[in-house]
Amino acid sequence: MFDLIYFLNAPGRTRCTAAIAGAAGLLLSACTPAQTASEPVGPAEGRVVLDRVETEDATFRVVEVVRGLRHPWAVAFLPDGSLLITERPGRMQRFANGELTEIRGLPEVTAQGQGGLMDVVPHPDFERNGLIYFTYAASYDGGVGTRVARAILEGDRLDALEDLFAMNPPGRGGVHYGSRIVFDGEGNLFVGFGDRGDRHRSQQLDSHHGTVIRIREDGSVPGDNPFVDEDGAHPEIWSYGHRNIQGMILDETTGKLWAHEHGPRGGDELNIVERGVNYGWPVATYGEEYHGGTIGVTPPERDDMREPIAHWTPWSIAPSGLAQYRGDNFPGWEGDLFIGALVQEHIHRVVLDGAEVVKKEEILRGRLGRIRDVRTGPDGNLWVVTDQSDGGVYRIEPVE
Ligand SMILES: [Ca+2]
Repeated sequence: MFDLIYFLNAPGRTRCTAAIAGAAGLLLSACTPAQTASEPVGPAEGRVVLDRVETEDATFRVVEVVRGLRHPWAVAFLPDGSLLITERPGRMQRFANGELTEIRGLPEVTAQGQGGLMDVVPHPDFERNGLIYFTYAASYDGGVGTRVARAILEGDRLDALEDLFAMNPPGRGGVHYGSRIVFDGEGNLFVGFGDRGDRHRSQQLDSHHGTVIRIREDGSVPGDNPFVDEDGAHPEIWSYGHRNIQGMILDETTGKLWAHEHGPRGGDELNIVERGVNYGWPVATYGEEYHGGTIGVTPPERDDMREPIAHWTPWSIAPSGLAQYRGDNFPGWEGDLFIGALVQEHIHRVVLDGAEVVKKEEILRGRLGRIRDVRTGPDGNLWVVTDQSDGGVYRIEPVE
C-alpha cells in the first residue's frame, strides 16, 4: 500500500500546546498550522474514549493521550515520564507535561510507501548516556533501504548523530522495510528487516533483505555472529528467511527473542528467533500469492527451515508492534504477547505456555483503527499507536 499523499505532504514544523482548564476538564489547545497539527489531549489524564471494555481476563478503559499524528509508527518511554513518538513521514515528537515538541536534527528520511521514520528505542542506560536508537528509510546506492542510527537526545534536538547500519543492498519499490530494534542487555541490539519486495533475497546471505541482524551498540559486528566466517555472507546477519518484521521483543524471563512477520495472503507468523536459523520465506511458507496460487512448499516439508510457532492462515492480521505484558495492573495478562493488527484493526492477545500458544484473543476489534505499535508502559498499562492519517497514542488502563 502506498501512502503517496504523505510523501507529498512533507511533515510541517508544528508545535502544539494544550492545557486542561478547570474542574470540568475543558481542553484548550493551540496548534499551527491546523491541517498538520498533532494535538495532545492533556497531561497525564488524556481523554477517555472507551470507558469500560470487558475482555476474557481483563476489564479496562481506553484513554486517548495524543491525537492528530500522521501515521505514527512507534512510541518510546523515557525515564522522566515523557514519550517519544515517531511519525512515518519523518517527524519525531516528544510529549511531556501535556505539550508536544518536535525533535530537531533527524537525518534526511525518505518517506516512500511503507517506509519512513520507524522505530525508536532509548538505550537501556539512557539516563546516563542520553542515547536513542531509531530506524528510518534513506536513499543511497541507487535505492532506498532501512538504516539504524543513534543520537544523543539533548533537550529538543539530536546531537552526535551516527548511522550505525544500512541495509545492503538497498531496495527497490516501497514495501517491506521492517523494522524493530531490541536491546539484548549484553551490549548488542537486534534489528528485524523486510524483504523490500525482493523475496528471493531473503534466502541470500549476501543481502540484509528479510533478516534479523545483531550488532554491537556502536554498530560493530560481534565476533560470535553465526556467519562471520562464511565467505560472501554479511556478518551482521543473525537469522534469515523472513518476509517483513514489524514486531520484536526479548522475553527477559526466558531470554527468548520473539518476532512476528507479515505473510503474503495469509501466513503471518510468530517466531522465536534463534542464531543462524532460516525461517523459510519464500521457499517454505504458509499463505499464498495475493492473486492466488501457492508460494514454495509448506514449512513442514523443509526440515532445514524453521516452522513458525503460530501462523494466521488464510486470513492475515497484518501484524505490527509487539509487547509482552509485564506489570501489576493486569494480573490476567502477565507474560502474554500483544500484537497490533493493521488490516484486522485490533490487538491480538497471545497466551503462551512456554513456547506454545495456548490461546488467542482479539481485543478492541474495529474500535481504534489500524494498530501500528503496542508497548507495555512503565506505568503498568498497555499503550497502543494507531496507523492513520490522524493517528493517536492510547493508554489501556484497568477499571474495576
Ligand atoms: Ca517463515
